[in-house]
Amino acid sequence: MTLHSQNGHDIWLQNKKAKPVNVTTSKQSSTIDIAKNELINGWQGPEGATIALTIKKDKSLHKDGFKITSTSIQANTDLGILYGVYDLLRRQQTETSIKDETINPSYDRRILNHWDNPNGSIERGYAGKSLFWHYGKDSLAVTESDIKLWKEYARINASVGINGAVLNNVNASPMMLTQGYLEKVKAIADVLRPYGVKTYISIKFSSPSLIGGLKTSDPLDADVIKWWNNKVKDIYKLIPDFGGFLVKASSEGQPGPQDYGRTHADGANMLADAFKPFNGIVMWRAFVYSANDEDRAKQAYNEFINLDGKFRDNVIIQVKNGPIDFQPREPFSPLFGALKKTAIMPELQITQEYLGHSIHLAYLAPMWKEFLDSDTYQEGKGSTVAKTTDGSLFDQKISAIAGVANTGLDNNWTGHTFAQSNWYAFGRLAWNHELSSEQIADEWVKLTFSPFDLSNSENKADFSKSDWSNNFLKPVKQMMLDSREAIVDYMMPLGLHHIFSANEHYGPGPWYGPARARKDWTSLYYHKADSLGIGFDRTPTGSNATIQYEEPLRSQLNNIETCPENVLLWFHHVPWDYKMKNGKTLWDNLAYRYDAGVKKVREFQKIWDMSKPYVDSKRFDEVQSKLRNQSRNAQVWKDACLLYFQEFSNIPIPYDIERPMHDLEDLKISTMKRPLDYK
Ligand code: GCW
Repeated sequence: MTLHSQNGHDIWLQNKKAKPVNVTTSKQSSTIDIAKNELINGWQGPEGATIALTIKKDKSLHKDGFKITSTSIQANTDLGILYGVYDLLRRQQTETSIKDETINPSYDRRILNHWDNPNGSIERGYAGKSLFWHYGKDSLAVTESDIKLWKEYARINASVGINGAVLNNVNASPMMLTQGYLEKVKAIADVLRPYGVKTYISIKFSSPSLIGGLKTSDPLDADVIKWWNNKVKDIYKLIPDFGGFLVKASSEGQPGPQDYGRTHADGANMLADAFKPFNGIVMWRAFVYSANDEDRAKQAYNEFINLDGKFRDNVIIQVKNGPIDFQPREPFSPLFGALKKTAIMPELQITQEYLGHSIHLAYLAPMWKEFLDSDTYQEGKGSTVAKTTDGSLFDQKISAIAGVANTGLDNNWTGHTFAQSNWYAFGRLAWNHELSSEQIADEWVKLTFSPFDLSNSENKADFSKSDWSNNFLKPVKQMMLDSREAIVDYMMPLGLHHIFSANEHYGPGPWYGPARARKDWTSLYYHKADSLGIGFDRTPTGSNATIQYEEPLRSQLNNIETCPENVLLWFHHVPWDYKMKNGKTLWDNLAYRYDAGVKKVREFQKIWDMSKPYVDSKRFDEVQSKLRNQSRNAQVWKDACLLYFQEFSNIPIPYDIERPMHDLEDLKISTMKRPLDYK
């Protein structure tokens, strides 16, 4: 069999030859039509089977949940039917058993956040320009090819249960609320609707003064309130099922209620009231910190904790998984264990801002699972982040989860073929946060790469299914599962964080700390290396950020002996010669971790090279070349960090590991702005 060259555009929805199937429906709608066609075009079950799609009220079903058997899908809503169909087809293609099951979503709103700008660029986007906004004078025109692409985008999302999209950057342009842009949002919403993807937009808090001609944007000012009420009303005239606003306010220079001496609650509630008549929501971000002397990791908690219970019930606070900023490893943000009377939603980052852009192979489900499974102890043992956010521990009107998208106009949508797995994994975990990373990887590899056509018993491939499973599926899956930890190892092991070169967030820059730069934007602020040791003391002898965590976690973190070693330097300033659990010193452990990370990537290269017979040449070459680049970059990270930190530790790099290949002075120049080997 020739493995057709693939540009990756079909993602995990590869076209397989379908067998004949009969589909009966209890209702007709555009969504049900899509469901029916998906079955007809993708059926891999017994030839000539009859499948019943039935809408029927059932109390055991929540929102768009569904009941599934091998010949029927039942749901309360049309979308429930569509999700059931995708589930059935996935099980067929991955050869997973189909027993009678009732399946409900973990989160009601499963939303992508696009950081897309009106000029078509994407903040932290590594897969080409925006799918929604084009640069140029016709930027608001809607073409046939736009509609085709948006439809494909909507289908991809629906296939994994994603049901919302915020169409523009949280660093929002006020233009988004002008008529032309809102009409374009309507055009997009019309295409996404049948697939159940609701549209939302990010807004700039000072829009009333910027585009409304008002003197102020004070959320308690009567004219401002009226302006927002009218704006929201106008939006619903265009888009009757509009989702709501996402707001980055009083954060990183963005305007917000604090500019007028008001609180986050004043700002969020004013908008929430405007949405009340339309069932819209406000997702208010807690990504706030300023250049004061307080540890940045503590600031969001400090700003929000006193507002608990002060928000309207159609406001949800959107909190990044960690207290700093999407680092390769962070402990969970303490807000997840603290707010009791306010709905709170996790914000994950699918785009690899801090995990090697679209060059490094990073499968992120293990990172997200680690976060969702973290115990906050908020209501005693077992109060995992998943439970404090999905509505099971607290009664909350809205439950939601967001992922910052990694999509763009690149043919394969995400830049790196394996980055598709993160879009997939975000959707799957948002739907069911109990799935394992392993299962999600298994599904994704089968759906994305399996060359076998199940509808055709004749095996036309040059290899058998068991060859494929043993020599491709198994090792590739393992590579995915190991990939995030490898990155942690060669970038920031043992709890190190934020030591990137400035701005790009790609290459190493542990030395970054110009005298005039804001302290909390330098690497020195985070690693605090000196002749005694390294790490940020966040215990009571330091910033005491640990006070924001519940017991017994707080005490566990405070004690250097019980603090998990993978976040040791997040919480402690540790002497270079401190003996770790394996009996070796901190310095040696640091060196071995950097080295292990580099070695891991070298192993990934072997795994991938051996998978050549099983992958079409286009995708094979792309990943091979990126892995080579990743290997070189991993080496740069290791050399940069070890040589730099050695200036403080003054201890040799253990002699049983490979020596550095670069000189520190060269690295300081070349990785400062542009990443080395960036392609
Ligand atoms: O991680 C930082 C990014 C910014 C981003 C900001 C945020 C959209 O470097 O690019 O801005 O977080 O999440 O608001």
